[in-house]
Amino acid sequence: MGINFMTLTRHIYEGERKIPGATGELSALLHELSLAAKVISLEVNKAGLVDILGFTGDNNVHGEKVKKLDMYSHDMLFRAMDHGGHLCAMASEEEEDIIHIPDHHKRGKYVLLFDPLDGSSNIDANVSIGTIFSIYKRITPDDGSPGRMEDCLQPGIKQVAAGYVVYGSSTIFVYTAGDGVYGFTLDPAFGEFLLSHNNIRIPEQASIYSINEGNYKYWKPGLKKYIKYIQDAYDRGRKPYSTRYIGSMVADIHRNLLYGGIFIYPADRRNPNGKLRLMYECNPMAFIIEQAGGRAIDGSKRIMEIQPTDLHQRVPIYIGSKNAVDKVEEYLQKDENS
Ligand code: P6P
Repeated sequence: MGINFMTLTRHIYEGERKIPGATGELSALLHELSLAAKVISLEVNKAGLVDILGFTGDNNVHGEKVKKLDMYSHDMLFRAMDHGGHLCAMASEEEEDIIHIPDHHKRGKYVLLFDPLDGSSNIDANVSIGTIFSIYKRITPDDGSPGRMEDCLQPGIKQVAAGYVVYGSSTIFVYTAGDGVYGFTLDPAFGEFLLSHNNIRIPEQASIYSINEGNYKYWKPGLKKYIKYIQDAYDRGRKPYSTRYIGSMVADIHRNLLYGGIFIYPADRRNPNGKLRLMYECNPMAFIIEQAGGRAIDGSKRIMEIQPTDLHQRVPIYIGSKNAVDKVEEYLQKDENS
C-alpha cells in the first residue's frame, strides 16, 4: 500500500479550493502556523537536553512564573506569523494587550489568538503539552490599518479556523476550518505533517471523565451529583467510566476527542469563573469539538456564544461527547433550579 502523502499543506490548499472566492490567505496562515509548530516541537522534544528548562524570572500577565519554553514558543509564533501579511493583530496568553504587526510589514484581514504552550507546568515532567490557536476575520475596515481590540474580542461562533498542536509521544497538528476536524502527525524524518486522523468524530457516548477531583469540596452540588451519577454507571448495567486527568488541557481533550469523554474545569467556590481562558483555550477547543460532533458549554450556554469582554477572561467549561455534556447540563440546571 502506497504511503499516504496527504500532507497538511496539501490538505489546507485542497480545502481552500472548495471555498468559492478563497484568496489563499487563510491557507497561507495555517501553513505558517504549521512551520512554527515544527520549530516548537523541536525545542520541546529536546528541552530536557539543553538548559532551556527553569524560569526566565519573568511573570506573565497572570502573575504566573514563565518557563523559558513558554516564552520561546510565544516568540516563535510571533516571528513566524508577524510578516506573512495575513494578520492585522495577534493576542497571546503571554501578553496583556493585543500584539500589533510591525509597521514595516503588510497587514491582512485575519486575527490570530494563541496559547503558545498550554500545560507548561508539566514541562519538567515530560508530560504532553500543546499550542492552541484561534483565527478570526477582522471586523474593523480591512484597509491595512492596525487591528484593534474589537477584532480580537469576537464570540467563538465567528472563528474561521482553530486548532491545537500536541507535543507528546509524537507531534500532532489538529485543525478545523469549519468543514470537519483533521489530524496530522509530524514525520520528523522529512519534517512533514502527514494526515493521520481523517474527519475525526468524537464518540457520542463518553467512557472517560477528566476533572481535577482535588477540588471536589469546592464544587457545586449539581456537579457532585453528576460525578456520582457517572461513577454509578456500572450499577446501572453500563460500562463503567474511567477517570483520566493529565492536567494539560490539550492532551486531555485530544484523548477524549479520539476515545469519547468529557473534560470539565468548573466554576467553584474558589474560582467563580473556572480557570481556563475563553479566547485562546475554550473557544478554539469548542470549535474543534463541535465540528467533531460534540458539545462545549460553560454550564448553561454554548461556549462559542459567549460575548467576550476581556482578552484573558476565564470561563467554566464542560466539553466533549454530546451525551455526557447533555447529562451534566441537566444536573447543573436541576441544581440551579433547586
Ligand atoms: P489544575 C495547565 O496549567 C492548565 O492551564 C490546563 O492545561 C489544564 O487543563 C489546567 O490548567 C489544569 O489545572 O488546576 O487541574 O492543575
